[in-house]
Amino acid sequence: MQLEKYTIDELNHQQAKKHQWRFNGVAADISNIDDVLKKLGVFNIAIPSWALGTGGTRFGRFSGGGEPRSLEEKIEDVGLIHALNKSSNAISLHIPWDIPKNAVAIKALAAQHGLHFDAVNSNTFQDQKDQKLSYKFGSLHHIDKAVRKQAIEHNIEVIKYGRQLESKAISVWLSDGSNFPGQLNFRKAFQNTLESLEEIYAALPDDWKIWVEYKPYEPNFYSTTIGDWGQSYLLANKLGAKASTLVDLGHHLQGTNIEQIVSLLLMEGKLAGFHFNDSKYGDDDLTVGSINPYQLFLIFNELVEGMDAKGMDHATSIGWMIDASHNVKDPIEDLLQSVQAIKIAYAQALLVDKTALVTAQNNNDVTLAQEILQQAYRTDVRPLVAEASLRNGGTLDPIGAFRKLNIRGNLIKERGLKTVATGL
Ligand code: LRH
Ligand code: MN
Ligand code: MN
Repeated sequence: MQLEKYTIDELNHQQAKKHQWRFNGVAADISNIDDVLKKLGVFNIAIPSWALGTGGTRFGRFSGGGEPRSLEEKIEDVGLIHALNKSSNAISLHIPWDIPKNAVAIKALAAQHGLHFDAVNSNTFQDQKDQKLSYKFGSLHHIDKAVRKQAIEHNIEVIKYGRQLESKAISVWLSDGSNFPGQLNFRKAFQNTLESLEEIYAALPDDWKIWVEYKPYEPNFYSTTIGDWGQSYLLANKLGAKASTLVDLGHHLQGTNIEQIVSLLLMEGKLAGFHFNDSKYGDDDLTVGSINPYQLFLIFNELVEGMDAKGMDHATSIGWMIDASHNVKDPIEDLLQSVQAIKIAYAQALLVDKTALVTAQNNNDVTLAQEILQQAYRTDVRPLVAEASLRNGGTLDPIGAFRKLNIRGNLIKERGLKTVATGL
């Protein structure tokens, strides 16, 4: 299904008065309102192809109806999300979960929805049907060169698919690690990983990047070969200028100061981008901003400050992506919520009074520094996000619109009640 511009305008029209009143209230206090709206208007977050179906855990999966049954239908879903919020103009593919068999047609379909392809993700954490060698004991770090070679070739094939779609980056996450002390020689595992990544790096087109994602545990519970940002950064540094570190918000031990990691990676020119999600315990892959929105704001505060210091364009300098999953929610609603949460945190960060903050920091005025951050964080910026969406031709209230237009109901009619999308 495709949304008509008329339908969106009609819905916005019904809410116009209330919105205008709210918007005027916040905007009056913001001196750089035009700049904020402009930045919000060009800010997009890519949607992962694996998040459009209902997620599951190892204990079960409860599929919703009308899930996309093919890559084409996933693109259609991202197209719907983008039509509603005008902030999701890209899709990130996971291969082989979503192989673009006819890349020309897939690219054309995406373009029809105003979408392009963000980073492609390789998968050497599962064995596929007909796969020769197993990844049970790892892939790029494996003690057996033949397994490493197979995994390297897979990554090179993923780059090939990405080239056909005009992606510009490959994102590599390895589950490689060990479950018990003694299982692995850490140095050898790291060295093997580096050598394997070097071969993949050598296959990168000139204008491509490789993003190295880290994660402390799961599925391995004793060690992970790329377990933290230090290990990823080490690899990225050794590989070269096209390699950098990808931060998945769920891939940290509890209490980790993620904003500080982000700040230093950015300073070093090694921040690849994000997999946004939220978590309470581990890699929970919950809706962005659902558990710790203040942390999200603090991350964006570092991003805005750090990018401005380096003259980087906020919207295009790094990769902005969601990596979430939903066991009990409608996936499209969940993704809409995630994008809104990201835009809210970004808008709040744009409101921080930087000059005053620097003065407070230079005076060691701790109280004032905290006040300045919280002043921005406690501003209700939702009307700003809504206004930016409106100006781009999106809806004032994406989830409200999704429900009012009965989009899921229509998808169920089209696709059926019992559908299972590929993915997590
Ligand atoms: C690993 C991960 C990684 C994978 C995705 C499916 O936990 O975050 O990014 O590619 O989940
Ligand atoms: Mn991830
Ligand atoms: Mn993860």
